[in-house]
Amino acid sequence: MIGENFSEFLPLHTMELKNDLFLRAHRGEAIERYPVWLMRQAGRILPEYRAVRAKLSGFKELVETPEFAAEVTIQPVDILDVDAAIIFSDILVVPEAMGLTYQMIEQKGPWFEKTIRTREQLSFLDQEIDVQERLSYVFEALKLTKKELAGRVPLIGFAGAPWTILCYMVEGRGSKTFSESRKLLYTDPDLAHELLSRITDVTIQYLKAQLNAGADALQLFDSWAGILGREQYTEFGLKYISKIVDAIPHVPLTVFSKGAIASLPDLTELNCSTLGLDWNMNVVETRKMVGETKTLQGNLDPCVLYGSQKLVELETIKLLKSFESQRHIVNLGHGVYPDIDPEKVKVFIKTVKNYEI
Ligand code: 1CP
Repeated sequence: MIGENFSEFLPLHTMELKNDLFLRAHRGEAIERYPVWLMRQAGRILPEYRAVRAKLSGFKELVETPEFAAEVTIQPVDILDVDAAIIFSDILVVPEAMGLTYQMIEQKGPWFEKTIRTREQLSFLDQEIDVQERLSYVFEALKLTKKELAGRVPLIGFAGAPWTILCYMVEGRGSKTFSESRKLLYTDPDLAHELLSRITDVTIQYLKAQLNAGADALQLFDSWAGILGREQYTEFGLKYISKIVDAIPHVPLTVFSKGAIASLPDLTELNCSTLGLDWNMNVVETRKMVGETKTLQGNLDPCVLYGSQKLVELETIKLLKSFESQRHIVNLGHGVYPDIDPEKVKVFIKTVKNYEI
């Protein structure tokens, strides 16, 4: 009797999970099958997502309204039967909280009015910001999602890694080359380090606050890691990722450094539970590097999902067979593309769930 009422007063994140496979895989504990989820699972592949989105003024209203963000976060759990939910938000909320507001332009992507390319432009950034207050909508969305999930699956919080966030703050938009950002590393490396340090400080506070709001695990997205060579990535990427993971020890945390193949040996040294692999990274070779010290997440080529159902099944089984350890979380090698048929995604998920390990 006490139990029933008492549970209401427990902090949200101590609520028992009915399916904790994803967290066990992070920790390297025994699992009865591999857990599976998809990067960008909450989004445009689902008609149900597009229906919610159509009611609103735009992407930002969805991100900033906790009730809607929670609804689309839970959709893939209901519809696709994934083993984890990822909070619906964007990595760009961090530069915005620091003082650079962005617009999400339909069919085009993000656009920032102000960019940081000179020391003087650092004055565009607010210092000593109250992360709890500026990003309160994310924390509210996490609390609400956690409550509505009622322990069905773990909830993932996330942030962009400092290098990728710098790219958007310098460039002001997406880019094929991010040459303004790479230029800065040669013309004013001190400014780059100053900016990376400020992003790192805010990101540490942001991730800790996401844990307090109910996130069970975290992921750092370094989407543009691959445009730097090994030495530059050590200096401008990994140095700051290390600071973040060292500040948040003992939490299931995935570092996904897309394209950073040359840096894989360095990534294995990070103090995090899990490495995300893109589809060009070799699972067997990476396993040799990490041994049993880390969980690997990934890495089916997202384009496999354009193939027939049979092909999706065969390629997924091929990936599963390449695993020489239980320390795996199955995912794509990058986010699911918006024009993928959800039925193919279901085949991928079912194949993983039916596979005996
Ligand atoms: O209205 C829409 O549907 C716009 C598309 C969209 C979506 C669904 C954007 C714009 N962001 C999101 C949500 C989002 N973004 C999530 C939700 C949770 C989930 O995974 O289901 C996540 C984790 C992100 C992270 C994100 N945003 C990354 C890192 C991951 C990656 O894909 O490499 C990046 C680089 C962004 C920036 C961003 N946001 C949106 C766009 C179009 C872009 C890329 C811009 C560019 O090309 O540079």
